[in-house]
Amino acid sequence: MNKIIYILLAITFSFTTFSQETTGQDQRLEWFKDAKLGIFIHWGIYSVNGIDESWSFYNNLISYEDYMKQLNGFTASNYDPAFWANLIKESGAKYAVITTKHHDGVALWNSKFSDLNVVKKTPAGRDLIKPFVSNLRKNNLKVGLYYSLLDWSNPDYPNFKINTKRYDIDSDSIRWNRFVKFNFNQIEEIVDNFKPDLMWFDGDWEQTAEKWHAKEIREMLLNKNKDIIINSRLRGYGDYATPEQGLPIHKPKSKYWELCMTMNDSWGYQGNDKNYKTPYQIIRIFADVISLGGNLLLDIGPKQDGTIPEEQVNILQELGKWMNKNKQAIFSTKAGIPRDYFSGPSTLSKDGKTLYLFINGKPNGPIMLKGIINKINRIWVVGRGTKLKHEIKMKAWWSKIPGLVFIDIPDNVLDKYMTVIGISLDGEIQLFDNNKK
Ligand code: JFZ
Repeated sequence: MNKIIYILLAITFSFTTFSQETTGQDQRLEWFKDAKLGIFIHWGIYSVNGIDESWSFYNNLISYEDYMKQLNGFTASNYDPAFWANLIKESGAKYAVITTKHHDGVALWNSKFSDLNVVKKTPAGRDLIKPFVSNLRKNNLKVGLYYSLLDWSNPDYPNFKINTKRYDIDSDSIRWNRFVKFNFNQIEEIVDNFKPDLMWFDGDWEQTAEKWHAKEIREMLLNKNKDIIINSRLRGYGDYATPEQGLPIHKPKSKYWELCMTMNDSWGYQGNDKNYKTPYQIIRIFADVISLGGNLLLDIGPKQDGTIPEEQVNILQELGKWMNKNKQAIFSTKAGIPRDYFSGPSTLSKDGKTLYLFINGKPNGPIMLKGIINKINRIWVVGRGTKLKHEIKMKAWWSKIPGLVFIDIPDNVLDKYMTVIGISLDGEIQLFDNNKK
């Protein structure tokens, strides 16, 4: 008898701890889930020559010495963090993530733990993170800090360049532990100085979770700020997933995810890279991302003087106009319906009673929706309010199979990029499944 009570208690206890942990994560990630769009910023000395961030010396496209000469050309002379933050706000994004230190080890803040920082080693001569963070806060935007766990410049870090190692970790644990301590110091330093809402780690692939002390990093961060969010690249100790092969085809299994993406083909500023996605293409990708329940972290790469290339400014502004017009269908929504029901991206209001359809291009006839069991109350063009008519075809009175819904979208209501329509239903959406009895 005692044994049974004990088992029951144990089960109840483990269940409560588990559900508390789950609620905790859901609460911490609530703003993230609703944010939908973030802006990623890769800014560093690589913008001087306009070459690959860190990878250019790692892959021997330039010598390490020549790579580091870029320190002398990094001025930040036209850096306007208020303009940056306003532009990010204007784009419709709810958060930003900035590189505080990339794999090259050059810190953008005044680090006590390494002189390899822009304050001591570049003409910029000042902390570049602090003013940006305070301008994000002024605009009510969440603050994300990118930090590379690996540091190819640090003399205690084992890897230097492709096929060139300084030493082997297992042969010199004292040296490695010195690096681990250094990493903890710098991470603590940026968390104490800038109080980020989100830590975006990178470069975790070079060592195991044990070697990085990933679990302890996570604990340290959560001890300092119980609400902090950690991205996936902490060897399994993060809060959300980063899809590896670009835009997912199917809805990812993880509840929280974020796709990071460049506007052209470079993370940092590379003047020769003109392969920009158009505003339409970016909006089209964004619609897919939110339709599948994720966030888009869209990257910009400012020049060495702090100006943002005009192509990038233009994309953010065009995106912003569209986001603002269609915000009803974007923020505080959840993933939409499977493509079997509508052949395009969609989202649902949180209560599931409103369906938003993102219309591809200019339809050459009424669009079709199928398998919706609910009755439709009304249909309108989001951001415009125009009511739209619909027709129901193929509805047999004796069958429970829902009819086909045809919605005509006149040319004069079409958006320059992507038209969104709202469909209010008589209750929470119910989808018909012909394979289910
Ligand atoms: C990393 C960096 O190496 C790169 O320079 C840039 O900062 C980018 C944002 O992050 O590159 C990666 C690492 C992992 C993946 C993609 C790019 N991944 O898992 O898909």
